[in-house]
Amino acid sequence: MTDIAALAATLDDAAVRSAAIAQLSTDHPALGVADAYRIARAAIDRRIARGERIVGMKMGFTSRAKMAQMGVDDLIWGWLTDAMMLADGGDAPATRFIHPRIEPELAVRLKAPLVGQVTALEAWAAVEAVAPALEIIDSRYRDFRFSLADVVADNASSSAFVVGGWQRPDLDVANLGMVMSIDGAPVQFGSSAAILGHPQRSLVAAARLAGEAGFALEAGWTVLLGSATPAEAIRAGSRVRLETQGMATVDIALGGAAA
Ligand code: OOG
Ligand code: MG
Repeated sequence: MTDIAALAATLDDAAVRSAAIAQLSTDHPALGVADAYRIARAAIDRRIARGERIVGMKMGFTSRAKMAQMGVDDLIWGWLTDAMMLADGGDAPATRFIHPRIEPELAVRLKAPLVGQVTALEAWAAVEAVAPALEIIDSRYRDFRFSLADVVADNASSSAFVVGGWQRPDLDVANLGMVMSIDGAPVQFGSSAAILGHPQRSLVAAARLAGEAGFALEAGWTVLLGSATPAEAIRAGSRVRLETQGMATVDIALGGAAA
């Protein structure tokens, strides 16, 4: 039997201390995805016990580029808490991370609950606003390497995120050009179409996965729809900017001395 609480504590401690650990699957080769989601939830419960609040959900591996980069080919999801939220244009202390990487994404904010099998139209009808977003992922595993169960247990590498200016959901998000720059140099070019062919499909999948896990996406929640490109490693002292066609620019700096 898998000791869910103990493995959640191991991952949570690694996040709190910004210190990498071995993959859980090394010592627990039979760890399955269902238990991995239980571990992720137990680790979030530790954060809630410390005063954090769930503010949404993130989708992972919604683009082929991300699947190819990490060698995983299943959709995954993780919890978002208020402590992971950073201010647009602000600084994230570099000491908070182990080996941070950043991804260009879209975010939605819900105005109504959403769960189960829904069409893209039904899913989008629950959206109050859409925004460009940058997600900082930071695997708690050494060398940023993991199996599917490992990364699920690690809350899909969630660490921090920043959302840019919200706008009305009548913007057509099907195929928006996205350029992510680090210190003024463009490093990733993509399109929102890379997110499951259409970002609305990621919200449909989020509703389905939430239903399977026994909860509903709530009004007021933010859902990160997944990266449109491979992730880029970031170093202390760097500023990352995302420009998305027809949307506001969003940016975040990794504060602290250059590594
Ligand atoms: C897992 C998280 C993937 C995305 O947007 O695809 C993710 C990882 O690559 O470590 O957040
Ligand atoms: Mg992501």
